Amino acid sequence: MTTTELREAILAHLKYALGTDPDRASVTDWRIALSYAIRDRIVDPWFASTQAAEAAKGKRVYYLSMEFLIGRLLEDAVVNLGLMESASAAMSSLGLDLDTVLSDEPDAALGNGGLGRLAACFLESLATVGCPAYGYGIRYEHGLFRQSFVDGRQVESPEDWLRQPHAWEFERPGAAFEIGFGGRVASNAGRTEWTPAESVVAEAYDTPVIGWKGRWANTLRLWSAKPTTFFDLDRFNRGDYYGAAEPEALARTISRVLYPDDTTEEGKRLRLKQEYFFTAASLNDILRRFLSEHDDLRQLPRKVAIQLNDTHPAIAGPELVRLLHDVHGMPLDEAIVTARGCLSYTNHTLLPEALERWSEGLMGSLLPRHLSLIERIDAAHAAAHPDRGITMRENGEVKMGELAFCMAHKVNGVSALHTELMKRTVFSELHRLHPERILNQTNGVTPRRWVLSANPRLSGLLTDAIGEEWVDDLERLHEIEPLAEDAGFREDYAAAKRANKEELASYLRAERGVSVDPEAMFDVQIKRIHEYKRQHLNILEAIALWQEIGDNPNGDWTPRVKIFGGKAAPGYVFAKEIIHLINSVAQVINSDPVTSKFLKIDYPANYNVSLAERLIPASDLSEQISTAGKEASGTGNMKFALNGALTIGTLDGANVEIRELVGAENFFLFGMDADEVMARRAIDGHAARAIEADPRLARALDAIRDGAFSPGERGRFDAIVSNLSQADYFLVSSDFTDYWRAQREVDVAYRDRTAWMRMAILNTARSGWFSSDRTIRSYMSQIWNAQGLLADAGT
Ligand code: 26Q
Repeated sequence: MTTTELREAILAHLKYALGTDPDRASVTDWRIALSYAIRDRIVDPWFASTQAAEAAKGKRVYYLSMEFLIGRLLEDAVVNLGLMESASAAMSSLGLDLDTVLSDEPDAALGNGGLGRLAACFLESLATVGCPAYGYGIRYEHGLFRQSFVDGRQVESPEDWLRQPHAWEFERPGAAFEIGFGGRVASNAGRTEWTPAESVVAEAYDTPVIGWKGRWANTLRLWSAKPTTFFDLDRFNRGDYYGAAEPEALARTISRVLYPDDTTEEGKRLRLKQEYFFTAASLNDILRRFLSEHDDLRQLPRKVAIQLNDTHPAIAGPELVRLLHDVHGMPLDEAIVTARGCLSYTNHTLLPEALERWSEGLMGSLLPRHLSLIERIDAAHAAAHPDRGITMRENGEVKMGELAFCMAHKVNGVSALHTELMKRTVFSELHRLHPERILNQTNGVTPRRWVLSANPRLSGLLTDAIGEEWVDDLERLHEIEPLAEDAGFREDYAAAKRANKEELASYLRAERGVSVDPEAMFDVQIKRIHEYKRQHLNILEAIALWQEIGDNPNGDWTPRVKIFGGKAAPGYVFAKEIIHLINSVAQVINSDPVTSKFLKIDYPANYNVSLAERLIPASDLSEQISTAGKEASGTGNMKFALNGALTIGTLDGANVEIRELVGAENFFLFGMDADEVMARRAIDGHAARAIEADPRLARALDAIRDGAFSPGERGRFDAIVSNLSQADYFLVSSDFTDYWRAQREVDVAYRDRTAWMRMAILNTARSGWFSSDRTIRSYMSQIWNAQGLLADAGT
């Protein structure tokens, strides 16, 4: 598409779709007009892919996820269609800067963090490799809350991404299913029938997902809850206007808001309704599509692969059995086997508090038929394995991990270490019974978003050096390995990093009034705030460093800017204390005239995908410091390594594999490994011992305790101090000394800029394996038995 064609298309949409003219158009109007013009280019490849998939009559993959953390869509589409240059030229011919227009788009934040972002990377890779697939989820009216800081404390407000016209979705009133809750189960002539007491309508909204070079496109289908009747006319006519609107409001509540919480006990009933709502709608849709092409439901596993993104859609097991058995009359045992042939389950956490359990009381009242089917499935499994010591129900609760495991033909972890720990801990018994079921699929990230579009400077350099093929064949980055020894390439690589840092520095100055020196090391920790991720270990090190610089202000310190980003679940009190501590420490340290040329701390509020795209390319050091054994994989760690940030990290999650690939000499390792963590916890008074052995740690904790960061309010952070001195379950105190040591090694290494750049280049060169294209191909061959159809789309 030429610049002129694109320009004409934009102007036409501005006029005919938005009803405005160039003199009156706002940035948002231009952005939406551009989005429509780009969307027009997606529709043909999208149709071609759908038709190719129908013609092939092969297997389709269905990715069921409560979360899709997509971020902005326009830039992704422009990049994948190869229209970056035309779009930029078209916009400037209209007097606009493309970047300004692109950044006007609100993030689609329909996810909390890693699990949701993984789903978004997978969608993009599924399209890039040409695998016929659908993403299924919920069209939340409000995505993840907006975070702001008031006096250093997190304050949440609702997010409103749908307020502006949404150019990417197509409403499908014709694709709708009624979803029931509650009611009675009755047996009739040998057939069991569930009559729900209430129901809502799930209506589909489709967003096309376009792969690299526009060769293939899939669909993300999100369900929105609508009432079965719009309002109660009788009540309206009686003048009861609120009452009349009630059925609609109640129904819509189901897709109103994304759960921001991986910890609290709140809103259980609504959460279970959301899970069943989108799972049932998706399975109905999948069966409808299957039956439009085939007639024998026993063939289902040959045509349908359903991936459960954690246990959130695990009710898919009993629901599919219900559809096959109750509705379509397949014998129960066969229905269970058939369902299992379609289903597979990804586990993303071993933390006991994050493993879903539903009380049988709640499940029985909302989903009575499913509860009875779970009992049948459990009984069948127990009968097949009489020696097994466990069941999927315990203390009046259904354990969704066990249910998902038993109803899946494959169960995967998300990094090598995590998968080993799954076998050894939560699923040890089930693994013994089904030794073939668990397998590893190490996570990945899409290089289109996380390198090509987030880091155009580095991308240009890579393409100049080795051609463009790396974009969808990321292991080709190995070809730049020899260039680590090339002084000219190192300088170019350093210049790209430097320019990214300058851009971030001006952003921080403009948006936050913070001034940072681009010469300093940018040390970044961005992720959800959680005790196991140990942002408090990072801030403790900052405090100790600040004290040491203060003792010796004329020392030869390596200047650093520590940047934090991330949200805490609104109900997670301790995580919110950590946020408050970081902000309070930042305020004191940043205003210290003696130390501030060596150490600054910044914590921009409302971390999201778009901010990650700014921060990662500008980072020198990536903080991946979770307690070993707790971070299932991490995916931010991969984005940093690809963009040439060196990692300081523990042997946790995918850090282990990153270190193996980039080389131990290009990775700053510290801390206990998972086995040492378990042994350390058994030592009485481990925290007190660690503090006693390290005067720096003791002094940093004393400063917090004495109110150095809470003037006039001693004891403000006692919850944190006493946690770290006593129970310290996540072993912050015990790992501090080694973390400090590694950080000082980082300081020394950063001063040798040649050696540092060599290491950074090797990180980029050796991280190509972390492309989500590799992950998706591996799911296709090892779990889904699905074929790519790139050649068939003919686009
Ligand atoms: C559960 C029940 C009720 C309400 C909420 C939840 C809930 C919501 C979100 C539970 C867990 C999550 C999110 C988990 C998550 O993001 N896990 C991360 O997944 C990444 C992708 O595999 C990994 O890289 C991270 O290590 C893992 O923490």
